[in-house]
Amino acid sequence: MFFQEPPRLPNTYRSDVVLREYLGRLLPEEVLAEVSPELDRMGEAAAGELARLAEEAEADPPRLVRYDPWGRRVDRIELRPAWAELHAVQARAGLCALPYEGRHGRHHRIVQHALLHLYAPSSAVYTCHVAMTDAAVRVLLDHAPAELRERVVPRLTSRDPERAWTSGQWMTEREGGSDVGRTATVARRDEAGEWRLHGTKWFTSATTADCALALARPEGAPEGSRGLGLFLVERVDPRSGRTQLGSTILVNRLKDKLGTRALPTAELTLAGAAATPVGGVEGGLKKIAGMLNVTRLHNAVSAAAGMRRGVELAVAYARVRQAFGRPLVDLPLHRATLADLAVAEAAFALAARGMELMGRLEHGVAGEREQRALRALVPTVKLLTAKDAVAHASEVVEAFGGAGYVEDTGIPRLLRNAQVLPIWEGTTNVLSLDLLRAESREEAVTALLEDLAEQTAAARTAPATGPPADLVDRSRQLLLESVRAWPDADGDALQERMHDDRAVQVAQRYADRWLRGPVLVTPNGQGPSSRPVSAERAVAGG
Ligand code: MFK
Repeated sequence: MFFQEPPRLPNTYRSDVVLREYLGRLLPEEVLAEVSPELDRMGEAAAGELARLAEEAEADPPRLVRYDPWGRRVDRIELRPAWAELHAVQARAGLCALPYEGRHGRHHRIVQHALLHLYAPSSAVYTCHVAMTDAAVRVLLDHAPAELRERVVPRLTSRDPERAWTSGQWMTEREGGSDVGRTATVARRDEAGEWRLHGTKWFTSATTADCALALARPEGAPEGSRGLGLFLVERVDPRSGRTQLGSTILVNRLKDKLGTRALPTAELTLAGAAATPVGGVEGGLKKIAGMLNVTRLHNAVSAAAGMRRGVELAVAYARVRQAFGRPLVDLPLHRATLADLAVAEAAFALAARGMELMGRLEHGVAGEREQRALRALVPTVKLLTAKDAVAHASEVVEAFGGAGYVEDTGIPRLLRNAQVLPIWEGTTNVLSLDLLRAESREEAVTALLEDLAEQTAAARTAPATGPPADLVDRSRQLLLESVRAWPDADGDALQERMHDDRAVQVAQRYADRWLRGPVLVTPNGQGPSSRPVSAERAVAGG
């Protein structure tokens, strides 16, 4: 009787040539030597223990217990032990701590990215906690008064799982997720002069977090986004020492989501929740924008990591699945499909450049142009990788045939969990508009294209990479022409143009083909090669 062998994941660090080549290029030898054992351990865990924990957490989603047996309102969200273990793994690895410990100098984000890249696809989206916690630290360090910073930041950056706090982000309301200026939650002082929040938050992810950054409008402040303040809400009120859940923070219900099912996402009523202003009660939106820039990069890291996992699984399956007398990997059309999936490498490269620039900025070594380039790179990398991740996951599902459509193989989860990526932290259209604003206010897109020119200059002179670099350069020129035409159009016409812009689409296709270069599956199916794709193939394909 025939039974199909399941695909087996190898140590995901050892098998990821792209990651290892990248780290070899960007990290000084001593840093790489220091972090390699940790990466190796994470790669081993991601293929085994972590993947098992993630499966367990996904199979048994969170439950809301609203009352205790005696009728008291408690609003407790119950989670599986696997979720706590996923927390412990990320805390010990320092996924939120690394950027702030000063251990690897300006390379801290590169090391963090590498660990996240391995952790994310086996985390059941615990990465949502990680993203928001990292981003909250960034905002508190940039804006909070010393008392708040010194009390909360050490908890958020602790490597001790028992001590380590996580943070959420409470922004979206019934009135809108994108149009944050419509926020209806009000901040009001109580008799003791302390701030309290009153309103409803419609999507709060990682609701079990120890604290959250929340937008609210101080009473009497103007309408629109400029009247908003940013507040830190702690689950345990630091003044009374009592939990706010079930009294001043009510959990109305858990969201029944398409994916990210292990992750508690809830609707909340804030009924006078005690809150601390983060650096005054003005300019809240501008402060939370700093948070969005970090979480959007995390989103891209997770998108690229999920795509890499998809490639790995599809290739592993193609090696053990026989059809028409051969393993799938030896069937030319299927192999070409697998090679298409190597667009995961382009996603990784984009996310990596974002993390690298963020690290340089935080370390105070990013030049003025790099800072503007990063402002445009964040929405660009978020929107491109998120959109690609969904199409990519769909192709992976198909590469498994019927098995890809069956829940207990775990493959459908890839697609369900990918679909949140283009929605969470700004949709593709919202990010496109953000790009327009970033260009008109600080010529950020122009700076990004200059950065790209510099990146490709060296490649253009080398025989192997010259022709594809020429293609990238040609598409960069097209983009530049397109961007130069932007200020001539009015708002609505510009939005339509953005959608139809052929130049942008052509540029994307060329860059995409070039970046697909290293083909992951060699003809004999033995492993990865670093063969750059030929210019002829790129042109023919485009
Ligand atoms: C894994 C989880 C799964 C759970 C399921 C989740 C389901 C999804 C739930 C959701 O609802 S997700 C939706 C989350 N929402 C967003 O991501 C917000 C999208 N909207 C935006 O990004 C808007 O661009 C933004 C609210 C940030 C600003 O829009 P506005 O109100 O028109 O303000 P404006 O004038 O553009 O910006 C205000 C200030 O912030 C300006 O500075 P100035 O006051 O000095 O002029 C901007 O320059 C600055 N700013 C805005 N974006 C910035 C920024 N600064 C730096 N970086 C940025 N990205």
